[in-house]
Amino acid sequence: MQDNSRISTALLGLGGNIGDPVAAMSSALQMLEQHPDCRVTQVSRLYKTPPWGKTDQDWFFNAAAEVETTLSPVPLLGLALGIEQVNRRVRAERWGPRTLDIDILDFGGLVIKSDQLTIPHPRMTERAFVLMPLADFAPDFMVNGKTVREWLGEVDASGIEVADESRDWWRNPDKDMKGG
Ligand code: A4P
Ligand code: MG
Repeated sequence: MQDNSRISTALLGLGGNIGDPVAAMSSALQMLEQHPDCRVTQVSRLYKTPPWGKTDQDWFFNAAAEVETTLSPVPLLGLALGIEQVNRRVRAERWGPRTLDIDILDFGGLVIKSDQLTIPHPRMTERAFVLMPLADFAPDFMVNGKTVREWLGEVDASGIEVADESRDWWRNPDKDMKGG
């Protein structure tokens, strides 16, 4: 990261359930790491989670990350959406359909409500698939008056499994894509 005079800390949630979501999430984190205005400072373990909301679909992979950035919130959202698009497009051409969602859960404790962006992410405190990964590195982080750990105690986390105990799962996605 070039300019360290105005660094903010953002929390991101990542997930996907089509194609090779682990490869897409790994690629997304590597693109953030390589971006001149961002640095990936924490990544959760990798989780396998039952579908929430619309339940007649495949299980998801989910993870959370902390990113230090000199970007403002809207440019960071633009970067995240661009990374989603690149991964969807590139992967779709080569290995069939897949999807990747990147949510900005928090940005430096700011409260933002615009058409483009709502922070904290409005549904994060209801979702074990967001809270459990986040609790790996930010259990005491305060959101809407409670800690991540407290919110996690109030939601149904049944069925969620740790798919990879390592915090480095995203640095080494090729182990799942031999010959790719
Ligand atoms: N947007 C506004 N605020 C934000 C923010 N804080 N972060 C806008 C990111 N985007 C934000 O995003 C659509 C638009 O929301 C963006 O273009 C941006 O301008 P989206 O991700 O397509 O939809 P959403 O409205 O953010 O919905 P949400 O609540 O994220 O639901 P999704 O993404 O449809 O959820 N079950 C499990 N186990 N694991 C999952 O990951 N995910 C979904 C999909 C459902 N069930 C799941 C999971
Ligand atoms: Mg979303």
